[in-house]
Amino acid sequence: MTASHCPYCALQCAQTLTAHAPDGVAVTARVFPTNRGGMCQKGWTSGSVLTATDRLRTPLVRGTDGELHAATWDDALDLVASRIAALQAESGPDTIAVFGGGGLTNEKAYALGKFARTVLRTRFIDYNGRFCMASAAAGANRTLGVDRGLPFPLADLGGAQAVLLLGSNLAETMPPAVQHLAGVRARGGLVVVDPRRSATASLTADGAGLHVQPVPGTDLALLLGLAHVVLADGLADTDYLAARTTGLEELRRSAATWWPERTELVTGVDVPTLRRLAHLLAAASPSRGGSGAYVLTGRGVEQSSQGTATVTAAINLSLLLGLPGRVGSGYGAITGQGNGQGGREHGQKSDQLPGYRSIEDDAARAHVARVWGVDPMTIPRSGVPAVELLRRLGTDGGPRALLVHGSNVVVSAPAARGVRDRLAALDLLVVCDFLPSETALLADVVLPVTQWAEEEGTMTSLEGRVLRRRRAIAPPPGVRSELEVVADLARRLGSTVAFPTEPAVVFDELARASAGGRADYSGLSHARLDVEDDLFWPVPAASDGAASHPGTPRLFLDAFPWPDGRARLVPVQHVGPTEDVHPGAPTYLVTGRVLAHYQSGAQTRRVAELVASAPEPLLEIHPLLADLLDVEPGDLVRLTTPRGTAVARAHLTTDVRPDTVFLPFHWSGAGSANRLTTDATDPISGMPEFKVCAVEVARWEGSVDVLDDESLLDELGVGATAAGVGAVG
Ligand SMILES: Nc1nc2c(c(=O)[nH]1)N[C@H]1C(S)=C(S)[C@@H](COP(=O)(O)OP(=O)(O)OC[C@H]3O[C@@H](n4cnc5c(=O)[nH]c(N)nc54)[C@H](O)[C@@H]3O)O[C@H]1N2
Ligand SMILES: Nc1nc2c(c(=O)[nH]1)N[C@H]1C(S)=C(S)[C@@H](COP(=O)(O)OP(=O)(O)OC[C@H]3O[C@@H](n4cnc5c(=O)[nH]c(N)nc54)[C@H](O)[C@@H]3O)O[C@H]1N2
Ligand code: SF4
Ligand SMILES: [Mo]
Repeated sequence: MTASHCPYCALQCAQTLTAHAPDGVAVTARVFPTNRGGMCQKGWTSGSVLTATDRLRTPLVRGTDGELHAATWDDALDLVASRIAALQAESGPDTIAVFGGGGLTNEKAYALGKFARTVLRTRFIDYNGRFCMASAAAGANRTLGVDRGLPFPLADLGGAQAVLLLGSNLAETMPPAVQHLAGVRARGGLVVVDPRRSATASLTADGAGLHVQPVPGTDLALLLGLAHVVLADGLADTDYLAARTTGLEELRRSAATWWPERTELVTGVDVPTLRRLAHLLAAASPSRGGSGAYVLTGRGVEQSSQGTATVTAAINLSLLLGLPGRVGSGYGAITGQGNGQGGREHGQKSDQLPGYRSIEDDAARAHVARVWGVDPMTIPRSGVPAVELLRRLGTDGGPRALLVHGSNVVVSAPAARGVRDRLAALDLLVVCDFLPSETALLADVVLPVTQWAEEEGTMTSLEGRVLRRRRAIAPPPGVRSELEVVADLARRLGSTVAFPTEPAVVFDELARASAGGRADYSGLSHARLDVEDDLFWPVPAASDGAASHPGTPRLFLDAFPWPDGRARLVPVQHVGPTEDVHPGAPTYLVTGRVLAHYQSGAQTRRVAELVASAPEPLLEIHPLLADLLDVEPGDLVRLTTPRGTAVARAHLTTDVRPDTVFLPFHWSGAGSANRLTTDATDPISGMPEFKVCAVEVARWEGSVDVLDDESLLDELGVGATAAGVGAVG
């Protein structure tokens, strides 16, 4: 029996894995402070992905016939190395791009960043965390001074009197976490802001709290309106603001014009609700004798062209109420991917070196260069964020090759038809995966890697707690760990930089590289984590003879990590989504998740139980809108945006606003949501606007297989054109 954690989301539910023949594991839930013995459907069935019938077990290389064929590791790696060398000889180091993932262990993410900077010497590395956590990170960094999703243990929520949950559907995206909301529901203080009556919004029923249903993309106005009421009604924590923050006057001016009536006009949230909400939150603040309040954000407000500003406004509100840095209160962003937190700390982000250091900071470059044994001058400078990186692929002067590690971009990236065109324009696409994802199937070379229960490593959870992933079974013959792949390629490319392949050794190096950085892991090792599972970063190394550092469950108790120790209130303004509804596209399209599937669905669409509970993407549409469009339950509906067309089956429900439809993004094929989404991004974080665009909705008269038939739509001339990328209306 092996103690480990779930392969999927950032809650990292604790599991016990028991090996059973052939090549499988039985998975049971283990009691842990976050999941308290719970798991969701995906966790319970996670073992079946190990034995998926189409599991990749051998490298594949595309032949002259255009098909993928089995190849030996030597042949596949030789080919990749020789193509990289030839392309770089012709077009320079930046001609190779790397795309990482927030599902990679800390060790893999670190090795990938090091490989890009020291072997490829390309500045073009970024990762799918740009789709996920970038706005939360940017917002927290510029106000609180550091980005650790939850700067407190999740279980702290239990004592709260109020929790404001903005754009998070926790009940479907991290079901076991709902246990931590039992206390606040009993106190009537759970507030969920979501244009849909999601499973989480439904938790506010029966006196447990309040569901606020604004116009999609207007949360920033709502938060400015709340700040206005807090200031106007004298609800702010003035002692805290004076002692612990700067920037109050600028903030006051920025909120001054958001009087409640104006806020109502923009958001649709009426004035009494707005006032009630502000007073409910203020009453829960310790400064007014409450037992504590939290403001939490999810992708619903962050995946927006004003995501950073919205997170900033959420943090401003929490600071006005005196919450961050007080035990039992605070602000947090709910990290998504399994290692979404660690994945954004150790150097696979375009502007970053390990330990959450900036790649533009000369002292950081010198420190990391020493650990890597390279000249700091050879470390490239910042690259570009993921969406921009994908846009440049195969263009004049753009990268000619892409290495993908842990992302299925043709399903999950915004305006994905255009991404497919960009991949097709490359000279070389290499995908590392354990499954033939839609992206892997487009590659020139596919390298099969180990997964979760077959490997050692560490993951950093949504709380900033560093956890051990442990090997329970041997990987199938023919697959290699990503650490080996990176080391093999480095050697073939003639690098003299060391690439250890033992995860514990890689971790020790990562720990040294992170020393003194914001995310300091230098006091950690696999050996220590094997006996202590309650270590939250920063955990600096102890000086000689001193006791080891106990970790930092709660940040900001004494100070914010700015030179003056004070948090920054940063004024922001509401502009609205890049694409508003208009006569040609009068409905908002909102995208997101359902319980049974994970992300691009590459893993969960291969699990029979999960496919049975959610076999295809269903379009949530209000009966009033359906009636207007003559759509009956179960009818096929056509959705059109300037990026393309999708077809999905209608699910009539009053849970969505009549002006809004909701489509989950877990599928490829004609029903794939990212055929429609805009690739407009937040100017600060580079995060795409997945959550809101304008769509034309109509009954679809033809027949189409929503899980397939992408080509049919293209043939009918309703797919995206090559101009789809960047063609935002
Ligand atoms: N089942 C499942 N669980 C997952 C994942 C998964 O794919 N499937 N993925 C994991 C990952 S990587 C992530 S990032 C998290 C994401 O977890 P969440 O953030 O909870 O997930 P989403 O469904 O993307 O979005 C949350 C809610 O935002 C709402 N929303 C849309 N537009 C707006 C808006 O303009 N304003 C507001 N206030 N709300 C809006 C949607 O209606 C939706 O209910 O989940 C993690 N857990
Ligand atoms: N419309 C819309 N689109 C969205 C979102 C949305 O809300 N709406 N949400 C966005 C968000 S928050 C996210 S996080 C992205 C995620 O979307 P993706 O980046 O596509 O993430 P996954 O589907 O998890 O893809 C992971 C792939 O990597 C493989 N994999 C898993 N672990 C490993 C590993 O250790 N090594 C390697 N080499 N491969 C591995 C899996 O088999 C799978 O094929 O989707 C984004 N796309
Ligand atoms: S909530 Fe997340 S970590 Fe827990 S079992 Fe489900 S997918 Fe796994
Ligand atoms: Mo995510």
